[in-house]
Amino acid sequence: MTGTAAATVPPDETPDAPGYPAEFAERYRAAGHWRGETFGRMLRERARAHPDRVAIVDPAGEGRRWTYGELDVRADRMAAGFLARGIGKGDRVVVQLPNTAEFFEVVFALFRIGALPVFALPAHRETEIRHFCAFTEAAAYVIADTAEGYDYRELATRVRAEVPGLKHVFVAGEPGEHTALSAVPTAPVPVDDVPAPHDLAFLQLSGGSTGVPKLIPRTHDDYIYSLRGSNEICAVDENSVYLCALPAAHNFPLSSPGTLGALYAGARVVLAPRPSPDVAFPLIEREGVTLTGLVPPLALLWTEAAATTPYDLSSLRVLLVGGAKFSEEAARRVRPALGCTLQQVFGMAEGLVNYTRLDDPEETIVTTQGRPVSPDDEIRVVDDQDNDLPAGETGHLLTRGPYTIRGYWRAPAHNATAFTADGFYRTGDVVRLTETGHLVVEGRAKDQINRGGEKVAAEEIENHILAHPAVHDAAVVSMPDAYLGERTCAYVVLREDAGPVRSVHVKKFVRERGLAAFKVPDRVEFVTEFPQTGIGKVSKKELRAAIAARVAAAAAQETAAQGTAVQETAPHTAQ
Ligand code: AMP
Ligand code: DBH
Repeated sequence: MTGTAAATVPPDETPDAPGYPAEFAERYRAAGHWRGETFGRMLRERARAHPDRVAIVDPAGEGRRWTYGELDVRADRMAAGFLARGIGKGDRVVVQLPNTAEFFEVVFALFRIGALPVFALPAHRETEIRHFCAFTEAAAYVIADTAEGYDYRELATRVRAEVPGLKHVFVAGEPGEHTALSAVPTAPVPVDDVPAPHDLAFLQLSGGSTGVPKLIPRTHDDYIYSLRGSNEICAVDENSVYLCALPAAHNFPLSSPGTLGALYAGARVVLAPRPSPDVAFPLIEREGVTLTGLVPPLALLWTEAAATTPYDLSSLRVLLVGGAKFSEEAARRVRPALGCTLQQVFGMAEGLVNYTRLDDPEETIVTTQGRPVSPDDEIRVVDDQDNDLPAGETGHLLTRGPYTIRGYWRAPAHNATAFTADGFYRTGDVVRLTETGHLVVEGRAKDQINRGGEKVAAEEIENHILAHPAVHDAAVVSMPDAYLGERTCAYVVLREDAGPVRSVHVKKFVRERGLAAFKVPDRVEFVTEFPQTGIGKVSKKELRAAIAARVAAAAAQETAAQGTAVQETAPHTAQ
């Protein structure tokens, strides 16, 4: 690498995404955050240091245990195969794989040749995948044959028909009309144009608040720093065993500290095909899992299931919970139920990650969402006009730092509003800072519904509903839910000439548009007009309040009815 290359981040020749200004890049290097590492070299070094340690445990089928040495060789062979098929540096490859060992083989192969994985989730369907493939001009799309009863090969056939530029579909398992992933690897070849540490490593997905999901460009250096920082905070070392229970491609299980953090530390990654206690608990016992990460609804499920499980969970030292706000009440139950330390994590694929520390007082652990990973994470809490608020007041969270992006990929218009002029990312989260520097998430200003960690952009769903011929207008808002925290409610105004339309029709219509199931509205309310704000915009605040009141009233009614039922059926137990 030349001296000038280091000083010109972002390289002017990569206009796809605004990079870090040179002065910041220099500062992050000088501070020792960016150490010039890449994922390709990281795996090579670990494989040389301890080739026989187990890296990946994939219990599916007959069960596979890949050592670091084996993963390294497999990544090399797969990398050579990709190169032989014309996939190379800078090319995008949409990766949609379940929690299987192939995910790591493919992703490390792509890292090695500088091709960029685009991390789709197994829940994504035709509309999302078509967009990822078309928008990124992807060279290839990697899938499993089937998972959880869904045939991804059919999805790929449809996407290919619509995105002619997509040259390859590689299938882990039975390929059908596509190419078997197992046919790709060849003898390793030297890679002549290896990625530099400041090059992009992959494109992560944003939960978003706009019509289409935005892509998040992360570099090797910045992401590896977030792994190193996370490992230190979560006490991940070579003796750790990380259970990946959430979908592997999601930023939380990937990096907080996640599978990549574990691999960085030379630890062991255990893949759970599903996050339910009946699948995860036996794996915890068998593999001696020491830490894992869950979204709040699953954490609730686990704490309940732990009370009666026959499995020994005593190896578990840390449970990370994040992705959505974990209620204080639920947080208090973690340690007694699971016998481990709770670590709240408030993160975003755009960068900033906050953790409660393992040695924080229990009150801090259960009442806050943690503090930033890095001393160089800059945090601002501002009012609607971007004025800094006095310490302790609640406002919009803005952030800038050594692993937070400066802009989305190929989205200059959106970047102009999603970032301040001096490069702070507008998280859309409403927070308060405690005296100890911990953040408490108080709400959200972005137009998004957080369905137990699964993010739904209101505008995206509104656009789909608006495509229904009987629909005049649509507004999607959150409604409170005891299990997921929030669910989606679509308010719909029908056209005057519309025939009878029921809520099932709207749901079915959205589902058939080929969207991830978690984006289908949970509830549809028909109204004749929307309440308006002072300047005539749809008042989502009022819509949210209205549906919240209805949900609360229904819950109260149910409780009252249950009370009567208990009295009727069990008169002797009542007082
Ligand atoms: P994404 O942009 O899809 O990566 O999602 C990141 C967003 O998830 C954050 O901006 C928050 O809105 C939300 N989030 C993540 N972790 C937490 C948490 N622990 N508490 C509350 N919200 C969270
Ligand atoms: O929700 C998220 O995106 C998230 C949550 C926890 C995340 O990206 C992370 C930790 O890194």
